Amino acid sequence: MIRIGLRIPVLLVAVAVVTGATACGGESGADDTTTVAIEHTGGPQIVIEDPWSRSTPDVEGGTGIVYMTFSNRGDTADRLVAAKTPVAAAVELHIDEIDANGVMHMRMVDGGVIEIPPGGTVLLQPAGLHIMLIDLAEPLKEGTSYPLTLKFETIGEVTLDIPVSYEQPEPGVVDPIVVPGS
Ligand SMILES: [Cu+2]
Repeated sequence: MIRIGLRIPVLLVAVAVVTGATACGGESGADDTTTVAIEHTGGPQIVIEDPWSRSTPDVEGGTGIVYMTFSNRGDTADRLVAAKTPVAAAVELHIDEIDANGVMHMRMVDGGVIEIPPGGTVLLQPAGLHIMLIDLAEPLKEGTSYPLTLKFETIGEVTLDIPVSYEQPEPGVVDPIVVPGS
């Protein structure tokens, strides 16, 4: 696993946090036990809050956008690696960026995944990270909802009910979802 270049920084960060949080024995030999240190923790615990989806114009095959907040109360990172829904042909993980000319563009996130570090909070919100629904089966109508299944690398799949609204709903309207359970 260590030979996969992209993962090295992530592993080092995770170990640093875990070691700091559980520094009880004064041991510091993390260098030669990197993998063991990760596998013997409690793992990630992801709290999902305030999911919502913007209502869409009445056109065929449009795109939809989903926002929510992820917090990781566990002691290792997890990654959102994919999502799917029966209401769209495909789902991508995107980020909005402003280019040198001040124009907003969206693109797939680096590596195609969204990392949620231990103790961290990741906001999917307008002008930032979002989940993109490609080729909607039908427009997303205000006041309706639809299922969206998120696939995390470690905690697995969780299916949410996504309320559709033109304006961002007040926080806390939807009960938080905790995976694995609290
Ligand atoms: Cu997008």
